[in-house]
Amino acid sequence: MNKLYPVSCNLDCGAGCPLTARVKNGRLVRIQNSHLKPVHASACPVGLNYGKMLYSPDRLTSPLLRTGPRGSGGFKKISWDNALDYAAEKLTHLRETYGGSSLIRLGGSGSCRGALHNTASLTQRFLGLWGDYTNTSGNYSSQATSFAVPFILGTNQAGFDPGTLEHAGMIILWGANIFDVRFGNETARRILDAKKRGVSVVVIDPRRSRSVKHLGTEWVPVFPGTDTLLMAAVLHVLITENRIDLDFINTYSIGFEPLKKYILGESDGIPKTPAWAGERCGTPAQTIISLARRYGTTNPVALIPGLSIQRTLGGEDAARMAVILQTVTGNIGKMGGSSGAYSSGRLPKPRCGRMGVLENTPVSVPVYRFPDAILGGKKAGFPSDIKGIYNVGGNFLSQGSDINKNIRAFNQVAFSICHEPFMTPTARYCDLVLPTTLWPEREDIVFPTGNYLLYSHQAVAPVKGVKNDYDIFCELAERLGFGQAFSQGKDAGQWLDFFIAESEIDDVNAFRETGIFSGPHHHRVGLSEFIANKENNPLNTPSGLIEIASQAYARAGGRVLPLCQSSAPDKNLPLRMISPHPRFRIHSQTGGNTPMGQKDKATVWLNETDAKNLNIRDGDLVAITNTQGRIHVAASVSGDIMEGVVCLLEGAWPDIEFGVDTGGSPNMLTATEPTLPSEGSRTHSVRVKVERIGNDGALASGICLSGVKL
Ligand SMILES: Nc1nc2c(c(=O)[nH]1)N[C@H]1C(S)=C(S)[C@@H](COP(=O)(O)OP(=O)(O)OC[C@H]3O[C@@H](n4cnc5c(=O)[nH]c(N)nc54)[C@H](O)[C@@H]3O)O[C@H]1N2
Ligand SMILES: Nc1nc2c(c(=O)[nH]1)N[C@H]1C(S)=C(S)[C@@H](COP(=O)(O)OP(=O)(O)OC[C@H]3O[C@@H](n4cnc5c(=O)[nH]c(N)nc54)[C@H](O)[C@@H]3O)O[C@H]1N2
Ligand SMILES: [Mo]
Repeated sequence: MNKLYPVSCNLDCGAGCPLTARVKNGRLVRIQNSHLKPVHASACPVGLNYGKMLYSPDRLTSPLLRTGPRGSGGFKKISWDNALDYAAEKLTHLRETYGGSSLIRLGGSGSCRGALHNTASLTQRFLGLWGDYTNTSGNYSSQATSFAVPFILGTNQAGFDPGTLEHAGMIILWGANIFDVRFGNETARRILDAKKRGVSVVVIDPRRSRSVKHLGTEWVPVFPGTDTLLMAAVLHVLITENRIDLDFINTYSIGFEPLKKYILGESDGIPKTPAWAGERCGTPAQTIISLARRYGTTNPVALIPGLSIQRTLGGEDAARMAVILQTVTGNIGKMGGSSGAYSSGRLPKPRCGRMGVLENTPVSVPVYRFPDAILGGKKAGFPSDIKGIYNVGGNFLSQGSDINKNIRAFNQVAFSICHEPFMTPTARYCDLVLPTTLWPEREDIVFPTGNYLLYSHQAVAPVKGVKNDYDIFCELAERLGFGQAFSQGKDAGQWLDFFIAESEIDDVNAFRETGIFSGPHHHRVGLSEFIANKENNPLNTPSGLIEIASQAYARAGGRVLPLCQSSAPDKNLPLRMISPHPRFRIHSQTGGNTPMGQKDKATVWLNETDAKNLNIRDGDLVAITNTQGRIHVAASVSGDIMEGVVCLLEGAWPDIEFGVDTGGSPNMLTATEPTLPSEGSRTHSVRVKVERIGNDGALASGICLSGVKL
C-alpha cells in the first residue's frame, strides 16, 4: 500500500521545498512536489531524486575505525558501543593533554535547515557543553556581503519576497544563476513570468549560464572578479547622462558626492568610463552604455546579485557597489525593486523554536582559513594550537580551498572524528567515522527560504546501522558526563513539540498534516519601512541613512568608499578560473555517490578561441595547473564561456594520485588567502594555465608532468 508523507528536503540549495514522499512497503518510491505548495514553487532535481542518495549502495552502515594510513581508505567496522567509547576516550585525552581549544569544529552545509537535525547547531551545542573548543566563524558562501552590507544598510535583512517581482520593470541577474542555484523555490518561475510579460531580464556572468539559456535572454559577459569595475562604469553612464535619482539620493543616503568624484576620476585621475571598464572587464563598452541607459530609464528595477560576485578579492566592494547602484537609481524599498544586497532568505521568518547552542563563547577562526589555523596555530597568530578535528556536515577536503593544504592539516592532527552518511574524501582522512541518517529517515521542522515553516515527517525507517546526529551526540554526551545537559531528557519528538510550543503556529495539527505553515505576507520588500518613514524607521547605521561612504567600514579595516580593484594578471597563468555551483549536486553531495551527481561532468569549459590557440579540441584531455596544484580532465569547448576564462564546476570529489587530481575538483587550484576585511572566500580570483596532454599524461608540448623536458 502506498503511503504519502509531507516532507521537506534539508539540502543547502537556497530553497527548502514542501514535498511529498510516496512510500510503498516501507520503501521510498518517489518524491514529488507537495500539491499544497505555493503556485510558483517547484522542487529541484536534487531533492526530487533524493531516493537515489537514500538507497545508494555507498551509504555507510557501520562505524569505521581507521586502520591504514590517513587517506588510504583502510578502515575496519566496529560496533557503535566501541566507537562511542573510543570517541569519548580520545576526546577526554585531547582535553586533558592539550586543553579544550585544541579541538576545532568543522562543518558545512550538510543538513543545515532543520530545527533539530542540524549539523551546525547540534555540534556547537555538544562542543559548547564539552568545553572551550575552537569554533569556525563566517562561511564560504556569503562572508564578504554579510560583513560589508550592514555598514551601508545597517542590516543583512534587506531581501524581498519573489512575488514582488510581479511589479519589476527590469531584472538584472548580476552573477546569479537562479535556474541552478536557487534563490528560494519561487524566484525562477517569477522571473520566467516577468520575461513572458516582456520585462527585460539581463544576466551578467562570465559564462552563458543555464539562466541565460532558459530565459532566452541577454547575456552580458564580464571577467570574474571585475564586477566592481563594471558597476562603476554603469554608474559613470548614469551620472554623466543625468539618469540618477537625486531626490532619492539626498533623502535617503550620505556620501554620494565623494563617490561621484571617484567615479568621474576627479579624485584619482581615472574616469571609470565604459571604455576603461570594457578593457578590464571584457564587456564591450557599447553593451555597458546600453545596459546603463535601460537601467536608468526603467522603474522599478530589481538588481539581484548572486554570491559569486563577492567570492573574490575585493568581493566586499562588489557587494557594496550593487547596493549603491540601487540607491542612486532609487530602487531600494520599492515593490518590484530590490536593495541590491544578497536577497535570498534575507527577510524575517515565522517564529519557531530550534536547538539552542549553549556556547561558552569559544575562540574561533575564520572557516576559510581553517587549514592555516591547524597548520600554523598560535605561532601564526591564530588563537589556539589545534590537535583534533570534529567534523559534522562538511566535506572540506573537497570543498575547502587548497585541497593539498587541507590534506596536510588533516594529517597533522592527533585525532579526527566525523559523522557522515558517505565515505567522502574528508571522511577518508578521519580516524573515526560515524554513519548518520539522511532527512527522509527522521522527523524535523525545516526552515525554507520564504515566509514559511515546513514539517518533514519521517518517511522511512533508517537503513540498518546508522544513527541520527542527535542520538550520536546524546550517547557521547552521556559518556562524557553531560548527557542530561545536552538532551534535557528529551527525545527527538519531544524537542519538536517544544519547538512548536515556542512558535507562532496556531493550528499544530494542520501544520503536521499539510507540512506547511505560511507566514501572513508574501509580498514583503526589505527596507520599505525606512523608505516610507525614515525618521521613525532609521537604518541601523551611524547616520540612520544608507551610507554610500562609510567611516565605520573604514574603522573595521576597509575603505570609506568602494575601490575598483581586481586581481593582477599573471603572464604564466593567462586564464581566469571560475567554479560555479552545479545543478545536479549540492556542492559535493551526490558528487561521489550517484550517477545523478555525475551528470554535472567534471570537464573544463574552454572558449573556442582559447582552445584554438592552445591546440585543444573538444573532449581532449588537458592539464589545468597553477602553483597550488594540478588537475587532469577533458575539455569542453564552446562559445558558452568568455575568452580568457575557464570553468570547472565545484563539488566533484577529488581523486588524487601522485599529486594529480583526475576527479576535477577546482579546489586543487584555489588558495586560502581570504578577501579582506571580511576574511571571506576568493574562489573566483584564480589564475590558471591549461595545456593539452596525451592519454599517457604527457604534455603535448613535450614536457612531462614533473616539468622535466622530454
Ligand atoms: N571552488 C569552490 N569551492 C567552494 C565553493 C565554490 O563556489 N567554489 N562554494 C563554497 C560554498 S558556498 C559552500 S557553502 C561550501 C560547502 O562545503 P561543504 O558543506 O563541505 O559541502 P557539502 O558537499 O555540502 O558537504 C556536506 C557534507 O555533509 C554530509 N551530510 C549530509 N547530510 C548529513 C547529515 O544529516 N548529517 C551529517 N553528519 N552529515 C550530513 C554530506 O554527505 C556531505 O559530505 O563549499 C564551498 N566551496
Ligand atoms: N544546485 C545547487 N544549488 C545551490 C548550491 C549547489 O551546490 N547546487 N549551493 C548553494 C549555496 S551553499 C550557495 S552559497 C549558493 C551559491 O550561489 P552563487 O554564488 O550565486 O552561485 P555560483 O554558481 O557560484 O555563481 C552564480 C553565477 O555567477 C557566475 N560567476 C562566477 N564568477 C563570477 C563573477 O566574478 N562575476 C559575475 N558577474 N558572475 C560570476 C557563475 O558562472 C554562475 O553562473 O547556491 C546555493 N544553491
Ligand atoms: Mo554556500
